[in-house]
Amino acid sequence: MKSVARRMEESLAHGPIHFTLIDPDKTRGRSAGELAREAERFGSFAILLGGSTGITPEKMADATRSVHRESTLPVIIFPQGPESLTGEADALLFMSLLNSRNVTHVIRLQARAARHVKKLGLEPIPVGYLIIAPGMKVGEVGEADCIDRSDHSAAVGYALAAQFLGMRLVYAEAGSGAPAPVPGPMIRDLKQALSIPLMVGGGIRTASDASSVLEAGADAIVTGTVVEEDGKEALEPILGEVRRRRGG
Ligand code: 1GP
Repeated sequence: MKSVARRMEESLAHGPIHFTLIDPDKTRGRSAGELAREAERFGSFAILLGGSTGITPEKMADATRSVHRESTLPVIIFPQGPESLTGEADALLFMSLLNSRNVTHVIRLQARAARHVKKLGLEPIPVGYLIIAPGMKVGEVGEADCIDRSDHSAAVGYALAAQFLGMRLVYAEAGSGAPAPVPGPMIRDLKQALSIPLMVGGGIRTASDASSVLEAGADAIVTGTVVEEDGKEALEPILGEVRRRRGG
């Protein structure tokens, strides 16, 4: 079986990709699988599994099994801490929150989790995680010095540092439920500077949001809240923008 990172690389060669974020505390049991089935039908690349509260390894394992039953999409853990880990998943974003004030989120949690990740046989995908204002809940929990929406040079500095440290992806995040996505001009500058893929999430709710983020140069987009608020059908127009850029 090819690694998830390899499959991602191959898929990115055909154009941008989409991740469907599922919070296993809010989308329980069978609903996680049903959502994954729709996400796959619309062309999403993978399920990102994570949430900021109420996460347990059991909920993560249940949701993963449900997704695997209903779809062939890989399940990638989007971790909030050691309680997010389950050996049922295919991979995890092994992230460092680069603009946190607290070294715990930069490297200590990762050091605590690393041996467990190895024991579970999870594929770690090294990610430089950057929180852009307003940052929402994850900005608070991660004690981030949120990058100002107009401070492109700070964003580019962190992103390039991630690349130079050997990370495989940069994830620029406005925070789940943000009123607006990461600004287009910042995405443009990030994309221009980087030679590793750029993932963008937070506040993408409509086809037009997706279109501007993709137009600015995002290689991958993440959506979560829109499905919780508007249902699975809300993915269709967003994925339509992704498919259009993949030539289908
Ligand atoms: C999670 O930012 C993403 O990292 C998802 O954001 O919930 O706003 O889609 P939304």
